[in-house]
Amino acid sequence: MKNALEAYLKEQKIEYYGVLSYSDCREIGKEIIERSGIVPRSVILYLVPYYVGDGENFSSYATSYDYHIILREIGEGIISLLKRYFPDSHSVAYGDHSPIDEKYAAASLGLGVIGLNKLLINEKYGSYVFIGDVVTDVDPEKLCAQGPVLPRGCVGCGKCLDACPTGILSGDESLGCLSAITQRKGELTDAEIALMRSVGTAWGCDECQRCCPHNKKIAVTGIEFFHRERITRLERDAVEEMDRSAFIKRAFSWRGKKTVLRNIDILEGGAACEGE
Ligand code: B12
Ligand code: SF4
Ligand code: SF4
Repeated sequence: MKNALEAYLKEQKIEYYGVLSYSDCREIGKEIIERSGIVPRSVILYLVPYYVGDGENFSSYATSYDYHIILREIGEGIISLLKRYFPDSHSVAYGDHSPIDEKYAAASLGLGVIGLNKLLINEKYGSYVFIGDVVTDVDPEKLCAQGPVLPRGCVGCGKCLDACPTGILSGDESLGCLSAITQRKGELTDAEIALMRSVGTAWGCDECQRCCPHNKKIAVTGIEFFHRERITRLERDAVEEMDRSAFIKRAFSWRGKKTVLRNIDILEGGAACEGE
């Protein structure tokens, strides 16, 4: 299984991965694992580098197709391998809505350090990596699980604390994270609108990544998925014209078109509510 996993991930252009015992992970979604119906024993975790370039008026992660699609594909490939080698096994693939703190698990595998920007930072791809994981009931020993290492922190220069437009990284929780604000449905407050305009983002926020010295000279992803049909600027007409199948392939689609259009209008100085 070890060699087959290595070969499969190499084929997918995944260079950083590892196996941990579930008990070495920090569980943040007990209900998620309960819903899955499996007895979690091991986690196969992998980094998916995504950087191709910045977005002009939105976050770089959303310029490519929705990363959940590729995380699901890779996760399902791993599950097929597990079924081949352990026919009675039960496994579930996650990426984002995972029952574990994915950054902590990745750092415990030594795949990167945890930055003061709260992100996992890899030596080759910086913080521009998504984290995917497969939780399985296969015994960790059978998967040659590693013992966890003590998670390490970044160089601690503090640039992200200064760059964060809301101050949340320095402990000011009054506005929250701008990324979350742009992903919220409904009407935004005047302060939230002013913030979006000052940063110039219609979706997500990269301020604590762009300034980070660990992200200088990072490698562009070799995964073809992220290079396909990129959108580098969010424009009202283009978003409006997208049919349902084109729209749902995008990472900015999950709160619906009205939310994205509201955000574009905010940047262009127009209406700040979703309207009809
Ligand atoms: C909810 C969520 C959000 C929310 C809230 C974020 C938050 N910080 O809680 C919102 C919408 C704001 C958000 C925004 C973003 N997110 Co998000 N998010 C998540 C999600 C689903 C859960 C996070 C969570 O609740 N973790 C649990 C809490 C306890 O951890 P935490 O406070 O975030 O992290 C602390 C601990 O890990 C702790 N820690 C533990 N051990 C150690 C050891 C040391 C030495 C140190 C120093 C610290 C430390 O340090 C961290 C910082 O305090 C994860 C996926 C997952 N299941 O993990 C993705 C995830 C964290 N998000 C991701 C991304 C890409 C983003 C954005 C960059 C997107 C964007 N460009 O707009 C921003 C970045 C914001 C930021 N700087 O954190 C990626 C991060 C990949 C990476 N390289 O780290 C993840 C892992 C999704 C994925 N599957 O790839 N996100
Ligand atoms: S994503 Fe933006 S608002 Fe959120 S922590 Fe980073 S810099 Fe601050
Ligand atoms: S900007 Fe500095 S403090 Fe912030 S994550 Fe990067 S190295 Fe760490």
